[in-house]
Amino acid sequence: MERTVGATPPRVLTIAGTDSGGGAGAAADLRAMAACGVHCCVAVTAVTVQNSLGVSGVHPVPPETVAAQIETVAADIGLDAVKTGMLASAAIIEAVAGACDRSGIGVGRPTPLVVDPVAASTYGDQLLPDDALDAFRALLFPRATLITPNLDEVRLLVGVDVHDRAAQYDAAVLLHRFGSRYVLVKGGHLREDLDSCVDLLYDGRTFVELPGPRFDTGDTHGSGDNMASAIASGLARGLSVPEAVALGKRYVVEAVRHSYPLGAGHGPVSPLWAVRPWWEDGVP
Ligand code: PXL
Repeated sequence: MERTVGATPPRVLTIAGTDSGGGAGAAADLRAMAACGVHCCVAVTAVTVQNSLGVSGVHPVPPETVAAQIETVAADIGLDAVKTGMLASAAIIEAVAGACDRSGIGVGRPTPLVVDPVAASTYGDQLLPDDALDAFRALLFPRATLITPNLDEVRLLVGVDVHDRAAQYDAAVLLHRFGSRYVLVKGGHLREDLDSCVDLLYDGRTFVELPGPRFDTGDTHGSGDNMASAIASGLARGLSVPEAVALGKRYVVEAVRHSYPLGAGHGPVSPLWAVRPWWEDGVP
């Protein structure tokens, strides 16, 4: 049988934990990146035991195994962008920073790096020990093209409780001082905005507000992972950071619009909202 060799899509690596419930972490990143047209490589940092009700176990992968996954993929497959999610410990963050340096990943290097500083699940389960926050600030933020904290992570990282837009601006300035090229302060947890969700992008000089709708749903598990994955996919195809962030916003708005209930707790957003249901065409 003849076949056509497919065109190689842009290559993105996610450095992330697993979610046995399939809504967040590596499972979200894989689907989001596939839906955004890129090939997704996976370096697993931790295995979590969880369902829609919460996280009941976290089992980190040895730091040297995390670094080896990154370096072995970069050396052979090559990478057009990298995204980090749950990193689980200070030692893993240190290993990721070292592997990035040895693989041409990060600001001033060929491959852009998106750092989603995952510290807790949307519902409060801790995914990072407190002593790892320093490692994030000192080792990963200076290497990041973009960091994408939500307001819970902002509070942990710079001690600012953001209750209004002015504080969101202040937090962006404080976070930018840690050395990332861009900061995206996501506004999903800002209750001041009743019908909207405004994210704020800052590059050290210019602020850009990204407004979007707010949906009345508790099924938002994995929303941050999906957004950062879409942004990394945009960067991998050569978009600028503001363009990739606008793409990520559009993508996550639709993912939340199409979220679904699952289990007795919080359901996931839908990374595959754009996939046509080809299986309904019938069996030939
Ligand atoms: O959504 C943040 C996140 C990232 N990675 C893993 C998670 C979660 C949230 O629960 O479980 C593995």
